[in-house]
Amino acid sequence: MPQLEVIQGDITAQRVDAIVNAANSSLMGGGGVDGAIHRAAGPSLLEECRKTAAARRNVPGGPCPTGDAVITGAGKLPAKHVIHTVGPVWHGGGHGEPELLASCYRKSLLLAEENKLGSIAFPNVSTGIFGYPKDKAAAIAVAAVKETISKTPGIKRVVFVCFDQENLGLYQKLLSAAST
Ligand code: AR6
Repeated sequence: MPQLEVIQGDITAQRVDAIVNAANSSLMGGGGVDGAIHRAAGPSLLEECRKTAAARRNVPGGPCPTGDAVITGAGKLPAKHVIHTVGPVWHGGGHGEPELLASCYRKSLLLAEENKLGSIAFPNVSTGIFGYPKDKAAAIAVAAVKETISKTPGIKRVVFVCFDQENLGLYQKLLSAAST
């Protein structure tokens, strides 16, 4: 069983094999954590995203559909890779949001495993601009990660990087409940 950690901080500073970006389907950058990652990584990340998007221009709902994930290098970041995933926009919860959010965490882990990566850091996908309620999103994130890690033996470390105090509290509670 890999280590599941929670910290409060800036995901761009994490020294892990992959940090996950809460991107949008265009992969062309945006605000929130996406903007912070692109600023810290420098222009080579956007260039790589542009190439990835071009190669995936025929993917329905793409270049990266909601719930899916793609991997790139990480430019100037201390991490080695960025896994870009696209969380759902919150529309009340009856539009497949829970399944799509779980899929973001599952696909990111599977992509990390496929690329032989041993450590990964997640932001709280969808809980900013996309408006997903933080308590619901945290429960889904922890459950999806716990469910998937049995299938990703190469991943030894998963870090949930919380930007705000509310998310930090929610994850601490979920992870301490999970370990007892
Ligand atoms: N490190 C860690 N977490 C952060 C950081 C950071 N540097 N900055 C913000 N967060 P959001 P979304 C937290 O809005 O809701 C973009 O425009 C933030 O507090 O970044 O999935 C994309 O291009 C929140 O808890 O992502 C999409 O269009 C969490 O990261 C859209 O926003 C996610 O908030 C995606 O919206």
